[in-house]
Amino acid sequence: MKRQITNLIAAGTLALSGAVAAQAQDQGVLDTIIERDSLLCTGHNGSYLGFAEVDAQGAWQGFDIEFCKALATAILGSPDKVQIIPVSWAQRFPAIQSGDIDVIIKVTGWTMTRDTELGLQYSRPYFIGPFYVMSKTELGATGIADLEGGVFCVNAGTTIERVLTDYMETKGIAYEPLAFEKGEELRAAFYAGRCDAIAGFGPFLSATRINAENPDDYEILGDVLALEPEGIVVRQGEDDFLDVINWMVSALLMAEEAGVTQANVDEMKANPPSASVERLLGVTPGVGERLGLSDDWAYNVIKTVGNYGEIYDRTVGDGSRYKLPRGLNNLWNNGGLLYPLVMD
Ligand SMILES: N[C@@H](CCC(=O)N[C@@H](CS)C(=O)NCC(=O)O)C(=O)O
Repeated sequence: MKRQITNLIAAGTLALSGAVAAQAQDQGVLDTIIERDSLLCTGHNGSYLGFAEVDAQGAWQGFDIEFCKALATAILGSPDKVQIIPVSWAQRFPAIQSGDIDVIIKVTGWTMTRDTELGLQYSRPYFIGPFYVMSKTELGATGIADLEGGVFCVNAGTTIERVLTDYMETKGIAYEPLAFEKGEELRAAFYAGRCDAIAGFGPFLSATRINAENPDDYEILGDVLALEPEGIVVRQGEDDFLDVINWMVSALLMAEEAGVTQANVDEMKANPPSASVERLLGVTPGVGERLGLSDDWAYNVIKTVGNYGEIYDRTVGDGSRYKLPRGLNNLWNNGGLLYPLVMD
């Protein structure tokens, strides 16, 4: 509807009040993406293992990159229509505010400050990120308190700095923080023995451990510093775009719940087992129109990247070298916290 208004303004057929015109102007990102025929999505300033990393052929791979491809496919019909823009953790916010990128898909914690003070809007969480501490095995620590007085390396420009400060203050544990801008620098400092421990995002710690010369030299302690819901971020007011993102995340989860996979999606489309799968795969006419998309948008996404579980397994789970357990990022009926919205 809002895009129709924009079109009418362009045709000069409707005199709009200033307020409506301003609203129409704010709604432009979906149109911009369609006109440009390309989605500008976040990468990383280096390799963020499992989530956004550059492979030997120079191509971006990872969990977040797959979500960028899924979004480009939902809107533009092809995963090739995404441009990955490398940004650091800290740069992701100015980059979206200035319009250098259309969307942040970079395991971005949903915090009140970011949500209310940066002119941004979050999707429903698409990943649940726990923060842990990894220490040198030789220190023999069984919990974080055993590392009292130690040097804790952290990544600058991320939520971990606040998470660690909060945890240590609450527990009354003294420590010395040492912050690094890039993950590579942080890892190198840790391997070189400059820190007693790293505090960080669980998947990052697992990847750092696996990449060490001798992984047994390091251990991830059981204490959870904090649990963080990670969302996809757009500029404030981009409601139509956010609708597409929320329903895309939901479609990936719904497909997994209903057993729709990259391999069987054609068969499922030909013989849908339920009315909800008919709607998911666009067999029911008109379902895509509500989002301003083609009816087969979710079919295209699943055909291209698979369902949520398939993306997870391929990039960070059992099918990858990181072997991260599904844990909380499993579906609700498999012991996790994820669930689809209702596509009625
Ligand atoms: N959820 C965090 C981002 C995730 C995160 O904190 N990752 C950092 C902290 S451990 C990391 O893995 N850095 C390593 C790297 O950049 O390669 C946020 O929104 O700020």
